[in-house]
Amino acid sequence: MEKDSKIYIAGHRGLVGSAIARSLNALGYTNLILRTSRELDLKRQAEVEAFFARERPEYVFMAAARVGGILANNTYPADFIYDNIAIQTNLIHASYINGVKKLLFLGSSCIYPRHCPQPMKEEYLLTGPLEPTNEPYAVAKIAGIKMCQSYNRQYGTNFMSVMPTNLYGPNDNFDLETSHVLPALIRKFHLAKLTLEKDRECLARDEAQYGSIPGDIKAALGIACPSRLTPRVTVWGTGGPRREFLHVDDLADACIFIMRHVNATAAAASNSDIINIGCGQDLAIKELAELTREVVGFEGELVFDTTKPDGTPQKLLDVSKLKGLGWEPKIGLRDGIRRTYEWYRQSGKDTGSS
Ligand code: GFB
Repeated sequence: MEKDSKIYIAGHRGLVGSAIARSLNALGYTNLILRTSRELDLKRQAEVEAFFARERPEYVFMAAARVGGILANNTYPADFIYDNIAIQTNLIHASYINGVKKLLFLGSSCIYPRHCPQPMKEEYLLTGPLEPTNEPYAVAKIAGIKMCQSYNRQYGTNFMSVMPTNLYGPNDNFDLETSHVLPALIRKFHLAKLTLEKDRECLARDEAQYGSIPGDIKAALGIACPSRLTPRVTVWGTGGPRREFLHVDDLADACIFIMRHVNATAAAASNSDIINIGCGQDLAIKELAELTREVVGFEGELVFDTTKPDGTPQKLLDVSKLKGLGWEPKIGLRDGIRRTYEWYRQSGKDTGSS
C-alpha cells in the first residue's frame, strides 16, 4: 500500500472506521475515499457497484456494519442479520468485480462458539453452537469470512478477515440501550456524578448529545428523584462474564499493519487468512465496572440487574498469530478508559464535572 494508493474506508464515521481514517492520515496516506451513508447506501447493490466502477479503489477497509451491545443484538436480530449480510455482500462482490488489490473484512470475536475453549484460537471457528443473544450478527460475520475465503479460492483475490475483540474509544455509541458495556458504564458513572452534584444543566446537555436516559436508569441514578442522596449505578447481568477490551486506536494500528504486511494467498496456505486482534487479557464485568468507577471518580453504589442477559460466559482471544507477526497493542485498559472518558466529556462539551 503506497502513500498515494486509493484507499476506501467503508464506515469512516463509526468507532472503527474513524480510527482507521485517523491512523492513515497520521501515517501520511493522502488518497482516502470516504462516503457517508447518506451519500452511499451500502445496502443497495446498484449504488455500491456504480461507486466502485467510478472510484476504482485499490484497497478497502470494511468497517461498515450494524453493531451494538447485547440488548441491541437481542432486540433487533433481523436488522443485524439483514444489514450486515447486505453491506458485506455488496462490498466484497464489488471489490472482486473491480479488481481491488486487497480488502480487509472486520469480523468479531462473537463468531466463536459460546462454550469455546479459552483463549479462542482462529481454528475454533464453526466447532460448536453460537451465543443466542448475538447469533444473527455472528452468522452474518461468519458468512463474510466464508465469502472472503471463497473468493480467494475461486478468483485468487486478496481478501483478509480479522476478528477484533470488544472495542472501545472515541466515536463509540453512548446510547444506554444500544451501546456496548464500556461506553455505557462510562456514561452511567458520569451521570451519577452529575446527579450527586445536582448539575441539571449538564445532565440535560448530556441527554441532548448522547440520547435519552431510560426511565429505570434515571430512577436508579436519582435523576428522577433528586432528593436521593446516593445515586446507584446499575450494571447489567451478574457481573461474572469475562471480556477482553482493546482501544480502537490499537485496532486501527493492527488493521493497517495487516493490510501492509499480510497477504491472503500466503496466509491461506498456512491457515492464517483469519487473524484475531486483541490484547490477550480479560477481566470480569464487575472488575471492569470497578475500574471505570475509579477512572470516572464516582464513589456511590453498584447494583447488578440480573434480569438483563449475561451473554457469553467468557470471550478471550488467542492472539499468538498476530504476536508472531510482530504486532502488539500499546494502550492499557485504565489509560484507554481515561482517554475515552476525556473524549466523551469534550465531545459532549460538558465542563460540569472533573
Ligand atoms: O458489551 P456487551 O453489550 O456485549 O456486554 P457482548 C458485555 C457484558 O457486559 C454482558 C454486561 O454480560 C452485559 O450484560 N453489561 C453490564 C452491560 N452492564 C452493561 C450495560 O450497561 N450495557 C451493556 N451493553 N452491557 C456483544 C455482541 O456481546 O459484543 C455483539 O452482542 C458483538 O454481537 C459485541 O460481538 C462485540 O460482549 O456480550
